[in-house]
Amino acid sequence: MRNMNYKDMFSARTEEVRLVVESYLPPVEGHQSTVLAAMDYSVRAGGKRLRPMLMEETYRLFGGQGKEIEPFMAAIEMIHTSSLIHDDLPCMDNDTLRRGLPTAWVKFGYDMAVLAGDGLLIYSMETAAKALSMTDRPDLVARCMGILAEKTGIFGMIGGQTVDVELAGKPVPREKLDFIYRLKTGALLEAAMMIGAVLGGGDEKQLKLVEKMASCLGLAFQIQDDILDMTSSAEVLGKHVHSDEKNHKTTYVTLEGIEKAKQDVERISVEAISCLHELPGQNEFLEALIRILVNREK
Ligand code: GRG
Repeated sequence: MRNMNYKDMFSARTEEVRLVVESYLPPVEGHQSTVLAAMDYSVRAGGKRLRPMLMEETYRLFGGQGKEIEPFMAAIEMIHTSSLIHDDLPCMDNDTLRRGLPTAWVKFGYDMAVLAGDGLLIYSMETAAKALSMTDRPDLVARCMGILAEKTGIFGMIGGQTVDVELAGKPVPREKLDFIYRLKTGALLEAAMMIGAVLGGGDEKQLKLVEKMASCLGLAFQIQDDILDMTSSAEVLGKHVHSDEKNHKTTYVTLEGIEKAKQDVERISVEAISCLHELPGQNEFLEALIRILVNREK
């Protein structure tokens, strides 16, 4: 019953966050309207809105109450969506279904999908910069823009994806797989929660703990993603399953087996929750959210 309530809260929060994110989308007009339409289509396609939700919940954990978090919430979802657009391209995972809809390249063409990913990626920075005029702490906003760029870039998500793509079809030792997961999936979750902490007024020691919590969550989340790719269905996930097998990818499940993968999801998520317990403040929903995400079915 307790769980049911939190699941309902999660759905309600997804809807609230969706409205915030969509309010920052640029209008689809002008000579470049095709690329704007592809960006708009991909963001509005749906999704759990997990990264902006984690950002806002972490902000609240630290007592944040302002509006300057909102441009960052929109920005991180734009970055995440840009990564999904590029991840689905024929040169990467070559997927035709995402969030229950045709992928951006299927709908708008390969060329427009590349540009839509690029467009969203850089529009995210333009969006985050809007927080500068909504705060009396522009120093914190500037720091958050730095975190966002670093965790997205070559020392974050893009770096992880590079190694992932390079090693497709080749044997991957466990420490390289950990590197890939920590960067390609974990880095954006780290950015989300760290930005919430910085804008909420957390200190340096707390920020380190938040980074560790998000890193554990990212790892558990990606292992669960691997499990679902093997065990779920396209109807439930809104994307094709067995994509890793099709792309000859080594995953946590192929390396460790499904039972160990499930146990590790549980163990690593407990680690994330114990980091949360070491932080000041209380946010019961954030703890429930971590549990929901690692036990999710889609
Ligand atoms: C944008 C320049 C540029 C590069 C992108 C392709 C790429 C580099 C990175 C791919 C990173 C990636 C797709 C990692 C997987 C992360 C993951 C588990 C995504 C699924 O996230 P959910 O479940 O999806 O939150 P929804 O649809 O709910 O938002």
